[in-house]
Amino acid sequence: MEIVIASKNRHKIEEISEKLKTLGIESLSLLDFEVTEAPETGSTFLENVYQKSSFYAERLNMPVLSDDSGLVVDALGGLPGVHSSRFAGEGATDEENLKKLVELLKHKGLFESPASFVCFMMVTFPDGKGFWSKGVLKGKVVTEPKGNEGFGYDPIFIPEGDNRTLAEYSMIEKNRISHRGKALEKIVNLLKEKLK
Ligand code: ITT
Repeated sequence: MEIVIASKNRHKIEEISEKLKTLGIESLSLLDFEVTEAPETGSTFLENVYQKSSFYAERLNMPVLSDDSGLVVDALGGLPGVHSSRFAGEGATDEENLKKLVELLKHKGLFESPASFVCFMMVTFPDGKGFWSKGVLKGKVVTEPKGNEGFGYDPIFIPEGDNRTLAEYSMIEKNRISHRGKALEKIVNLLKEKLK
């Protein structure tokens, strides 16, 4: 079986394809095809992964794995959520997005808020059928960034039960507990069932 990973992010492709290999599944990615980009206009993570994987599965006539993730901050009513990568505007950098979040918290007179990183993954087959998984990492966001590892909002996110930010974790340590790692573990188990 071959699966197309609906991403052009090499780090993401490598992490997912390594895991699929353990099931004997070979993976391709959007880097291997010339295909128009799927719309990503959903108001939820689930809508977005469904949009992406069904779009590519139909066009490429192959099973497709898509993912979508972001940071959900309680004090901001769930923002930035599906807008995480463009919170400070289209094409915004990680630093600009993080700065906007910190400013919004400070504006509310807050130094921290409960928050979660959320990741949804979906596998869709060319007949339109499929399944999805969800991974969550609970913690809090703070207004004082710390650490140099990771990316995105990692410097202001502190996982539950710790006092270090995710940007102070090594990549291996982060992958073990991350929202993406958990969603991947679950989708791989669903694929294993399907292959039985
Ligand atoms: P695609 O091209 O594959 O869609 P992306 O950069 O949009 O890649 P995601 O959908 O996985 O990546 O994540 C959306 C945003 O959520 C991302 O740009 C970060 O701002 C934030 N984010 C997601 N996972 C994160 C993590 O582990 N650490 C820090 N920030 C994260």
